[in-house]
Amino acid sequence: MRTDPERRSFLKRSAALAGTLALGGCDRLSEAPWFRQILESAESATSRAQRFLLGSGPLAREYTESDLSPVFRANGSASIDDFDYQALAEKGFVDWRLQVDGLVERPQQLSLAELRAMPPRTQITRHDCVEGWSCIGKWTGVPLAHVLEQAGVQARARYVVFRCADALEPEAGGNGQYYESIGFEDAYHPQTILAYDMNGHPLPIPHGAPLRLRVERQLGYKMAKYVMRIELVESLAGIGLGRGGFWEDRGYEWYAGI
Ligand SMILES: Nc1nc2c(c(=O)[nH]1)N[C@H]1C(S)=C(S)[C@@H](COP(=O)(O)O)O[C@H]1N2
Ligand SMILES: [Mo]
Repeated sequence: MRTDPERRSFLKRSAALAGTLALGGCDRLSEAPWFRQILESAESATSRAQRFLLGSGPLAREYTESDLSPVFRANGSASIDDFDYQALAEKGFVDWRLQVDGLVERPQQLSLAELRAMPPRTQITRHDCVEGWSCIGKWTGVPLAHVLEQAGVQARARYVVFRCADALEPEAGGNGQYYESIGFEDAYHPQTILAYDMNGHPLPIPHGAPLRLRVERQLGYKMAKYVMRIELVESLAGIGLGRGGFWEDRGYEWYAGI
């Protein structure tokens, strides 16, 4: 595996990419340990990560500390009735585990401490809600790419599904559980992170504690809060009402590009 031509040309292209990023002022990415780790892992030669890292498209605009919104609005669920969730919250989420399963080689059960020990990324971005408001916030978390590589995505997987702890209007069809899904172009995008800090503090409950998704090139409803489980799937059929997300099941677009 280590010496096959595909891998050699991948490494060559990776080196070229790292060079290009450095020239373009994106040296933070090319120097980031998680990025190097993906480039260097033997497994990446056959994983889809390479394709997306080499062509994951433009970055969303990043802002500075002085641009931070004085108040970041909370939207959708801002607290959770679920008894199990409340029990986890009362103990500071020490017993919470992020489950990563479905079409992966190595299913994971990750604690917050384990996620915090992974190479972090911080970004200040603008959150745009479909309802017409925007807020700028600072997010720190682990790149989703890192978690996916650790789990080893199987070739059949086409979507990354995020299962949340909250349910809204359960009477409107399905079980009302909030969920979302993205494709691999966004899953491996460098700004797609699982955020555990907001504005330099642990993610508050109204904003999705202990972990929420940031997918910076899409609208707010894609950014699943209260993420409990990440499932890799081949098809979205059979999940919720089958359209890829809670709001998608109620008519919103699956790809909510800004
Ligand atoms: N689990 C869950 N995630 C969610 C929602 C929700 O109700 N539940 N609302 C979505 C919508 S519409 C928006 S705009 C953002 C709001 O994030 P905020 O509360 O941090 O502003 O979360 C998104 N993710
Ligand atoms: Mo939203």
